[in-house]
Amino acid sequence: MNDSSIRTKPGYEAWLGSPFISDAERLSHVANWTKAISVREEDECISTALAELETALEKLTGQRPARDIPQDQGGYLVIGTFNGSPEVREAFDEAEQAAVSPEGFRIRTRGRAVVIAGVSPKGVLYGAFHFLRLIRTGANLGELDVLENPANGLRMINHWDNADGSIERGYAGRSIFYSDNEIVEDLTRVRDYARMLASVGLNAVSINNVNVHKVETTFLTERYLPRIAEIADVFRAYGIRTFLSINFASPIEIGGLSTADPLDPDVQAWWKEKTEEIYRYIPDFGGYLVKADSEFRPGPFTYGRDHADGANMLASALQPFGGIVIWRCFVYNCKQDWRDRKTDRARAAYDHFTPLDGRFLENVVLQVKNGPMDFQVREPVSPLFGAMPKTNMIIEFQITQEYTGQQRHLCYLVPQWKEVLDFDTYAKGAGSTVKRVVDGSLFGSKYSGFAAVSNIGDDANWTGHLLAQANLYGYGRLAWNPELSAEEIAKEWIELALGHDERVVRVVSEMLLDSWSIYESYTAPLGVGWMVKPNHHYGPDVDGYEYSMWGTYHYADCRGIGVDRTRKTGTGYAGQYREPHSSNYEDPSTTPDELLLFFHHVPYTHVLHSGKTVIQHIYDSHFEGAERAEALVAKWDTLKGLVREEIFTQVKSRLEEQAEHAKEWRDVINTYFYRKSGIPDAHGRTIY
Ligand code: GCV
Repeated sequence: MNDSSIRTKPGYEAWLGSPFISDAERLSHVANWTKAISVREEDECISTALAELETALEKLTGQRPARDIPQDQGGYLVIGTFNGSPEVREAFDEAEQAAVSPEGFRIRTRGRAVVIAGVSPKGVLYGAFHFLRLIRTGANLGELDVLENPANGLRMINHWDNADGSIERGYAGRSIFYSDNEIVEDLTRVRDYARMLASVGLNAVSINNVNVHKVETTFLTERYLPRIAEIADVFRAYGIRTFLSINFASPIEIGGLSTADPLDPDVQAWWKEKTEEIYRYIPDFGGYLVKADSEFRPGPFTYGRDHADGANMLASALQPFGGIVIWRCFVYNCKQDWRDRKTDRARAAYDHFTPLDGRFLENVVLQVKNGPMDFQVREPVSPLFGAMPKTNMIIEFQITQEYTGQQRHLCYLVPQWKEVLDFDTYAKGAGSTVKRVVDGSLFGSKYSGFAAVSNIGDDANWTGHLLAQANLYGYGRLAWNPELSAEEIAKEWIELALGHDERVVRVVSEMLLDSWSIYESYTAPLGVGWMVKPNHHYGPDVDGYEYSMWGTYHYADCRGIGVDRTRKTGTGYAGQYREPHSSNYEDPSTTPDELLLFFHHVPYTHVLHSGKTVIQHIYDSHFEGAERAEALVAKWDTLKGLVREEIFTQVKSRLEEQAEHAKEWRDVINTYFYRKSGIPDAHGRTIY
C-alpha cells in the first residue's frame, strides 16, 4: 500500500505524531519557547532538521515558527554546528564543545534561546528529534541542558526485502522499496521511514535481502543503480548511509568471468571497477553486506579460500572511497545428518572465525548474531563476542519476530537484547560486557555497533502488530544508548505513540515488559529452541526440525531431553566460553535453568534450581503461559476508550489470536512430553 491516503491511517505516524497540545498552560509554554528558528548554515541534514522542527511545532502549537528572532520577549531555537554557526558556538565553552562526539549533540537553554548544537549536521538532526521528544514527554524548555553522544558508531537496519516486493521473514505486508522487480516510483513512504530511523538515531541501512537472488544481483548494474541512488538520496537527507547486500558470485553472474575466486586478479579488478561505478552514483555509499558460504550462498570456500580472503578482496575495492565490508558470521553446515551427534551448529561461527582474528583489513566488520543458533526466544550469548580482539565486530539482532511470534504474538524484545548486551565475556577480566565489545571500547576497534533485521513492511502501521513498533523504536534507542532500561524505552514509546494517559502508560508497559517471558513460557522449554513448523516457523511442531539437515535438535526420548554441549561428554561447545561461564555451563547444577536444555541432556525428573522437575516445569510453564497470554486480552480491554478505536480493535484482534494460539502451543507441547515421558501432571490438568 503506497497510496497517499495511508499517511492518515492509525499508527502510520508511529512515535512521530505531533498532536495539538490541548493543555492550555503547556501549549503556551511550548509556543512561547518556539516562536522562531534561527539557522545560519546551508546543509542537507540541517535543512531536514529545520523542516522537521517547523512541521512538528506547527502541528503541536498551531503556530509555524518564524525565521527571524522575535523582537518581543518570546523564546526561539538556534540550530547548527559549532564550526558553522557563531551563535551556536558561543553557547558552549571549548571543553563543552569537545565533549560532543561526531554524531552527538547538546541542547541548552540560554537566555531566550534553546540552542541545538552538533559537531556535524547529523548531530544537529538527532538533536532536533530529541528536542521534539522532550516537548512530547513534558520537559521544561526553560531549563534544558542535555549532552547526548551515541555509544555506537554504526547503528544499522538490515532489510531482507526482495525485488519482487516480498520480504523474507517479513510480517507486516510487502516491501516499501520494491514491487514487481522495480524500485517503487513514489519514494514518499521511504522518506517517512527514513524519518523514523533518524528520529531514533539510526545511521545506516542495507536495502536488500542478504540472500541475494538473480534479480537483486543485478542491482549493481546500470539497470538499477540510478534508482538505487534515488533511495540513497532520500536516506542521505536523514543522515543515513545506504548499503547493498551483494552476491559473492557477481563476477560470474553479471561480470562474465569464469570465477569469483577472491585471489584472482581479474576478479579483484572487476570488484574495483564495479565499486568505482557504484560510487559514481552514490558518493557516500556505505559498502557491502555479505552472506557468504552460508545456507547455500556462494563464497570463497568454493575456491579453497577463507572468509578473510573474501572479505579483504571486497574491502580493498571499497577502501579508497571510505566504504566498509560487513561480513556475516552466520556460517554453519546446513546439510547436517541428524544421526551425527558430533557436529554442533552452535559451535560453527566460533570455529570458522576465531582462527582468522587479525587477518581482516581495517575496513572489514564482522556481523555476529546475538546467539549461536538463530534468534530463538532463548539462547546463550554467542561466544564469538570477546573472542576476536583484533577484529571489528558488530552485533546482529532480529527485530522482525521470525521465531518470536511473527508480530501476531506480542513479544517486546528490548529486555532480551539488554540481557545479551550486559553479558560479561570476561575477555579482559570482569566488566568485559558484550556492549563494550560492540561499541569498540573494549578492544579499541575502528568500527563498532549494532545491526538488526527490520520488522517493517507496507502495512499502514508499519509493523503489523501496532505494539511491535516498540521493538523498532527500542532497537534504535538502545543502539544509541545501551544503558537505557527496557522500562524507560517502553514508557517513551507508549507516551509518544499512544499518549500520556496514566493508565495507558501503566498497562501497556506491563504488557510489553511481561511479553517476552510469556512467549517463552508456552513455546520451546528451557533454552532448547526450535519446535516450530518447518520453513515458515510459525506455530508448534516439536519434531519439525528433529530429523532435518539444519542442525537444530532436542533429542527428546522417553527418558529425557536436551543437547549435551559439554566438553566432557558432549560437543564441547561450553568450552568456547571463558571462565567462569565455561565451567558453569559444563555442569547442570551451575547452568541457569532457562538454558539447561541448551547445554545438557537430562532426565525429565531432573530437579531445576526452581525446585521443580523438568517435566513439571514444562507442564506448569505451558499452562501458565497460555493463561498469561489470555490475561493480556483482559488487560488491553481496560484501555477501551483510552486509545484510538481503530488501534484498540486491531491490537485486540492480535491479542485474541495470540491467546488462542498459545493454547495450541500448550497442548501440543504438553501432550508430546506426556506421551514421551509417561509422567502425569502433578496437578491433574487436562493433557491430551
Ligand atoms: C535471510 C535464518 C532465517 C533465514 C535468514 C537466515 C540468515 O535461517 O530463517 O530466512 O536468511 O537466518 O540470517 O541469513
